[in-house]
Amino acid sequence: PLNHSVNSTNYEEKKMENSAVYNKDKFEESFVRHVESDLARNMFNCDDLGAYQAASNAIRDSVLVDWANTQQQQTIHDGKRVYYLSLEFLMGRAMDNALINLDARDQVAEAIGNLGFNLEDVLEQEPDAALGNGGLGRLAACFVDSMSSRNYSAWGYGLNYQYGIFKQEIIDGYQVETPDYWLKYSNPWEVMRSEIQIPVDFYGYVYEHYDTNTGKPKKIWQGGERVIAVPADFPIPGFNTTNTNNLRLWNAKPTMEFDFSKFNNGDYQQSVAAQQRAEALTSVLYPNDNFEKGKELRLRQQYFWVAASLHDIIRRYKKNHKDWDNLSNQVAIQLNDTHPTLAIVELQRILVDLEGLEWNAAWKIVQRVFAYTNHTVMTEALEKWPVDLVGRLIPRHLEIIYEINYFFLKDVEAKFPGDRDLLSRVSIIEEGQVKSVRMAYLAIVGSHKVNGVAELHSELIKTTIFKDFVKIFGPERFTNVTNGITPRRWLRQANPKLAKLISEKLNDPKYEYLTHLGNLKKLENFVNDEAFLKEWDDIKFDNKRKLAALIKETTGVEVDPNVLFDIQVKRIHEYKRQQLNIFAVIYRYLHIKKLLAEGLSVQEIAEKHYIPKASIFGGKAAPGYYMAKIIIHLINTVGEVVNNDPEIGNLLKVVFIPDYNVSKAEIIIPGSDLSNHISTAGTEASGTSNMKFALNGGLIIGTVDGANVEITREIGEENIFLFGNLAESVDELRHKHYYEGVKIPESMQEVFNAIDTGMFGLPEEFKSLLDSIRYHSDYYLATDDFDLFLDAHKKLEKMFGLGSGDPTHLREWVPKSVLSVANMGFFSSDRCIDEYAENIWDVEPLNV
Ligand code: CR1
Repeated sequence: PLNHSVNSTNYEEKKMENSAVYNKDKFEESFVRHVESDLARNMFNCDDLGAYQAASNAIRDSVLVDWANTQQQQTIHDGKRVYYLSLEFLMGRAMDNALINLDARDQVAEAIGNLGFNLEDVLEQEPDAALGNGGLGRLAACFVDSMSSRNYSAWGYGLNYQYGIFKQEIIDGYQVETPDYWLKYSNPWEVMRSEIQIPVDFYGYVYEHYDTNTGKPKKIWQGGERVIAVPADFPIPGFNTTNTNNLRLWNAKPTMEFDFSKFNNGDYQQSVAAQQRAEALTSVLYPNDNFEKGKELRLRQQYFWVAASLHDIIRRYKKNHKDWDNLSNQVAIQLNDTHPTLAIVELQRILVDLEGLEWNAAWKIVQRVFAYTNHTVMTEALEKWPVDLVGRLIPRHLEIIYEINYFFLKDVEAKFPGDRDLLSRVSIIEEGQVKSVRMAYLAIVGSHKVNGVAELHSELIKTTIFKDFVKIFGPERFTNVTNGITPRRWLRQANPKLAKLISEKLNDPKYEYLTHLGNLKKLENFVNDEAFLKEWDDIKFDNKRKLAALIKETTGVEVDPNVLFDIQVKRIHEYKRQQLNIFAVIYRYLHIKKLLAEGLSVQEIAEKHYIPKASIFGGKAAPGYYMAKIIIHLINTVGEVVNNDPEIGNLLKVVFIPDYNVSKAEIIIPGSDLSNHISTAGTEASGTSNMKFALNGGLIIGTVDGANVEITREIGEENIFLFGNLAESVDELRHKHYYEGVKIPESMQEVFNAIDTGMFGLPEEFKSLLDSIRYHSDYYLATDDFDLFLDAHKKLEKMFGLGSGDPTHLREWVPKSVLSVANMGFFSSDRCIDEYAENIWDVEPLNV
């Protein structure tokens, strides 16, 4: 059996072996069998939900064959494996993606049709796997797709939260959160591995024990509370390959070992409570994006996940290896942000305390194994854990952290003698009111590479937050890997018509460009072909109609697909500056009203002043983020006024699409003419939705920040609308605001006056937002960039013309759209993964 799978490397052959998804009759047979035996129903009372489950199970059968073969071949090959540790994997739906990656969508659509269902309706039944907040979690999801598609041996490790990111409702214009119990129905895409049970200990104490073997004292950690980690595995099929990696998400379960002496009758209730406490560990995802709150349960989640994952990784290593020096030739672990930093400490503990290695030898191995990705420079997002808390929860780990710090500072002192200031600046332990562990510093010290996620960001971390570490370790430890996105989900799945047009134009019926995204460049050949431009624009129009339908369904507002769709969807954050956008919308509204009052008609205004447009917003605010919630409320009250203004017609609509998530993004992004990526320069590490919009032919209005910079370089500055102050001016401007006061531009003052006079509801409701700008030094520089933003709009709207069918539009706008797409090849997450593989992990693809 081993030889069979190892030798049949021909992809086409493999495809046919898994024939259920490639053969309609077999698929229908399998579907019916799943309805009858898994769901215990019959075909006559099978609804769309049942059909989704049966179809998923039938597809899964095929995926599992590839998955088992892949794992077996990787085991036989025994090469280096990559482990991507991320506390968030924002996967979205699995079924459509599996069909696309297996190249089985058409056949399955037909088979499902024959059974009396409609594939699109069936796909709609799947709940999003929303185990992440925003960019960081979605990046991890794109990366696992690319690691499979590029044939790497790579596992993802995370937590299987019972509740994903909350669902957002908008009630009376306010965000209301409700729980996302996404596992209401059994999840056909997860395979529970109940046979694997890994104990993870917490609390307790450390004692010293005289080891008779070595004649040396040895530290022993006696845990006080035990939780069992049980994996749920999610197969990750690659595109155009049978390589199918594993995403392993842990569940916390109570231990079955009772200490009966303690559990007398009276304690029974308590013993049940303790069991429930175990399961609470993996029940909820913390809903903060770019913000850390330092809750004990969060630290417990982190240690639980890290301990279980490392135990698993080491167990796998030990099956074939004894020599610890070889560990870093077999294992690369990538830390997605500092959330898994305790893995560094845990591995050092395993090597020293459990395997008996000498400290320095162990530490060298640890550093070779780990690498760390930083995703933000914002101080409120940098993790710091109080020493007291760490010491209570994982006492031995705190000792090890102190020891790591001791040796590290000793090296620093040797290199820079007498620089006491430097020592206290770089110490892993922050002295102060609350003594705490600086997780980013620990991650840097314990890794051989640290990367940022876009060029500008990677330069910034070297000159700001990690400056001293560049001095200590040299610039070689720091590198850049610009983020990317998977074109399978974000082009082929989200925008099937555009993907098809591209495949035709590139003469690529098998969509090979989806794994060779640089091939898009050939689209440049058609930029003067009017028929092609028209076809391109028709597809955009069709996508806008779909988006208009979503808007109607979720907000009740009707938007005309002919108008400019001006979109900002992302987490709500002051640094992302949705406030700048809504202020500009208010400004536009006030000026349209003025022109109407002067007697101009809607038509005249559209032709001479303000083209018709819809401002479309979406995004969640962290439940405790007061200012972000005010911004959501303002957007909604502005919408309420504008959308109900009888005079204004098509000139302006303002909508807030509730509950922005991956599945909605798949509809919103292809339907955009223009999207906003307008963070204060230097604050957005990369952004990834900017890439998704550009890949779908939407143009960008943006600041010179994050990956906008590289997008501009790739697609050309005439195809993107940049504005605003640069990162290097930010400090100076802030300083000026602080010491000389904030100057509100006239344009913004008009907007503030309108808000203050109650045009959009009670002014008190928005006071702290306006005050943060006018009285509290406008940290995010809204006042400095507002007029530049308005100007950029004016300029770009001329090129948009009156939308689809308008000659200006076809001449000026659509070619920019084509040129953007043609030059987005660089932003495939396949390219990112190849860069990580070559420069950080030192692994090569394994062609299965
Ligand atoms: C950044 O804010 C970036 C993603 C993925 C976010 C965003 O600009 O695209 O990471 N950072 O790299 C983050 O979540 C905790 O930090």
